[in-house]
Amino acid sequence: MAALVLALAWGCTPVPTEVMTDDPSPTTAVESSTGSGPLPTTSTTDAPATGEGTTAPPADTTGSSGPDPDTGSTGSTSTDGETTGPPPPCVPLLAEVLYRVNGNDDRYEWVRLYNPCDDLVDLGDFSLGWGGDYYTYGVTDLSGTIDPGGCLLVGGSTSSGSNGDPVYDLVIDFEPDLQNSGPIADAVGLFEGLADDIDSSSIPVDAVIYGTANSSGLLGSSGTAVAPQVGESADNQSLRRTTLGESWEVATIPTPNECPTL
Ligand SMILES: [Ca+2]
Ligand SMILES: [Ca+2]
Repeated sequence: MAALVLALAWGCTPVPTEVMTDDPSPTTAVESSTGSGPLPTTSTTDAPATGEGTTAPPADTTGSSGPDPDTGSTGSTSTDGETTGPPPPCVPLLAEVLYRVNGNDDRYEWVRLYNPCDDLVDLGDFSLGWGGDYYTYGVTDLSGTIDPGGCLLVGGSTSSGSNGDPVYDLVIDFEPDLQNSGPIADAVGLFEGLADDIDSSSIPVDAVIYGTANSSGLLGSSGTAVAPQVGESADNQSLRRTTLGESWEVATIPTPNECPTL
């Protein structure tokens, strides 16, 4: 009897209870001490405040401000910055301009616009301005749409061999006529909004400044006065864009009805 009682007392009750109690305790102790002690404090403090929290914003900020400086410096240098320019807010571009023919330019002038975007462009949201001392020398609203990768020819209404036999999509007699540049550069600019809203401080979404020197300080799409992208053309020649960037050339044979992918 005594042995049985002893066995029961020894085997069952005390041992399991202690083990169960011990297991939880250490575990709890370790977790709680580790958790409330070093780890939670360290990890919590490091993560939000000093570590990730502080690092994250700077990283993002650096990331966004990184491109800007790069774009700015590269853009003012050459093609890269300008190529980066158009894509963000996708807008139509000036692709070719004929502003001079042999004789009176009136009704012979035209501008070919290009849509580099993935979506159709509504020209009702854009206007042209040209000059001159400012883009306000002559302005006109635009209309019509351009399919992605497509072109629209505006100007005229005269079509002859001297101005490349253009077939117009939108007939507008530019008045006064587009300036013919020379030592003092002139420009044609594409603006977002109505022609009536173009003023001397308006920044074009795209522009071609042509001639020798931009003495008038005509603004480029960067919002600053930039050097002419191309020189003066001779009679019956055009100015033609060669890349999505700011590369232009004088074309001895105008191509009003072509629309190469840029
Ligand atoms: Ca005219
Ligand atoms: Ca002209």
